[in-house]
Amino acid sequence: MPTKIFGREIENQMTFVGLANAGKTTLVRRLKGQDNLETVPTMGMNIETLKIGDIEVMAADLGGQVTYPTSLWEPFVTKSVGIVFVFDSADKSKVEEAGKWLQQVIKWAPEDSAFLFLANKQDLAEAMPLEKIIESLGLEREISMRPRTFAVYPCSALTGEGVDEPWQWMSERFRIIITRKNK
Ligand SMILES: Nc1nc2c(ncn2[C@@H]2O[C@H](COP(=O)(O)OP(=O)(O)OP(=O)(O)O)[C@@H](O)[C@H]2O)c(=O)[nH]1
Ligand SMILES: [Mg+2]
Repeated sequence: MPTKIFGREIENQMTFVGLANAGKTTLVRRLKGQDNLETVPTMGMNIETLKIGDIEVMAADLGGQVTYPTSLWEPFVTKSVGIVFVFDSADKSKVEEAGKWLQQVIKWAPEDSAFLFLANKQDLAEAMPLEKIIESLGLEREISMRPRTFAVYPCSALTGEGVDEPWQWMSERFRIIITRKNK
């Protein structure tokens, strides 16, 4: 059953989640090819459209600042074909909190969805290296459990470095899942 958002039927849904300030809105703007990457904290959510080849994708860019993210995130994540978890690699004080939410989002994610974990803000000198993040968040285990549908990449949404490769991965997986669903 397609989900209805603001009265529109949505079949191809992607959700961007992560703690406040992680870089979700910046990333979505970059993916849309917008020149202005300046953002303000997202209150509630932004609903955007993204193109993957000729597939139109409804992208929910959720605000990380809500007090009880569960109420907002869960219905989006559970209906998504693709989920992008954006992690702030430079904020060491929030690793534990991010890890907790990551586990929750992984539990909500449909079994046949594509799950992309992005270690964002790699341009900052204080950014934790990818290996350290993988170790701290136990990502090895997630990758080994679903090697074809769970991917981890370092990137900088701000500079654009490292964004193309994971987006390519997500686009390919997304297309495969949609094609399978429509058969
Ligand atoms: N240095 C650096 N800064 C970034 C990067 N990505 C985002 N930022 C900055 O981080 C701040 C927050 O970015 P947003 O994209 O608004 O973060 P968000 O995850 O959408 O935050 P909420 O909407 O509050 O959940 C902004 O000042 C961005 O410019 C990055 O890759 N590197
Ligand atoms: Mg935002």
